Amino acid sequence: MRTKTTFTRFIIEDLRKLPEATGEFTLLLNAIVTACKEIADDVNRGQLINVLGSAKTENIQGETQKKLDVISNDVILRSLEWSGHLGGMASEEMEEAYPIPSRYPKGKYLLVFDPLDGSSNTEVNVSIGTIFSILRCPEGIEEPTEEDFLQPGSRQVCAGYVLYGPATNLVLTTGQGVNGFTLDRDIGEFILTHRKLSIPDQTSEFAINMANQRHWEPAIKRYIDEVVAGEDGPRGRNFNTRWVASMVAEVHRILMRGGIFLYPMDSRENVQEGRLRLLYEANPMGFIIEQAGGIASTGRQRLMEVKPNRLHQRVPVIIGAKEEVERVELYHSLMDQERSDSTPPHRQEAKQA
Ligand code: AFP
Repeated sequence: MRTKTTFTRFIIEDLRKLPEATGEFTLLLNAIVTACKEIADDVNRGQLINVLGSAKTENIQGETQKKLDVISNDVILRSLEWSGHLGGMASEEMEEAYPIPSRYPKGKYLLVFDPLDGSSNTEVNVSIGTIFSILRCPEGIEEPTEEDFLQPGSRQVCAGYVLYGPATNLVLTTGQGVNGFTLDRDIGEFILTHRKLSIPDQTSEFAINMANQRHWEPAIKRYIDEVVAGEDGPRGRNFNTRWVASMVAEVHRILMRGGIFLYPMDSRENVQEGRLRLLYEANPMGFIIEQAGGIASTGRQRLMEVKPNRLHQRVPVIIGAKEEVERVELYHSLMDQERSDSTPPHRQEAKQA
């Protein structure tokens, strides 16, 4: 007899191994996954149910929201607020943290999410996704404030995403490797299809938005110039490029067949700290990439060690194949060294003060 491992079975059996597990976390994950199934259905039916196009509102980042951004955000809030597992939620689409309404019980976890990443792709039927990260609510905190969400990625209890593509995939880590599931629409369940995903150390595929080339720092310019030069350049072999403009799809490709993804900081006014959001995008994806054997970096630091200073903080993101990310880090340290060598000593002292 063929036995399919459903997501619910997988997570119950996985957490049974932990003596301290109470079952609360399993119920929380199930509620998140149910919300994502609802979003998957809306994304899938798109134009047929009139959910595509602009909502004509702006989020805190000043980006025009799509109808599906607003709907997905609402689905997650409604599906989770009553559950009793959360102390609060924070979303890329909301300016402030969302408190659990007083009529519902509170729980010991915090949920941080990007309800629909890559939503600029909704009208063109290209893959998009929901990204989520679960943190512990600090001990003794009943009404978490923004401060309580500002935990480095290394403190995540769980991170995952759901990719709404030709198939709907759920990818998840609780710190013991990365597993992938595919939605079986006939029975409405996610089925375990990708056990213990791992990223090869080497790759010949890179993803970066080349249109921003003129704004990059020298370290990124050097790395990209070298891979673009292919077998005629210092790398001595050809590389290929992909850019979907949907981080979930890029990370999924890296988990399936390897690669490196870069969204570095650059000199544009709103990208000087990076473009992607630390809490909603970089940390959860960083956790998944590391758990699959890759590296997640800012170029200068391990991504998951960045101490957030505000909810909507942005950060440079360089993630994927170990050998390539290490090379980008090396180019950053050489560039920084060169800069400090060429800084006159009196300015170096001022910098250190
Ligand atoms: P949206 O959710 O606003 O479409 O942004 C997607 C995203 O945060 C990430 O998923 C992409 O990798 C990146 O932005 C695309 O950025 P560019 O628009 O600069 O290509």
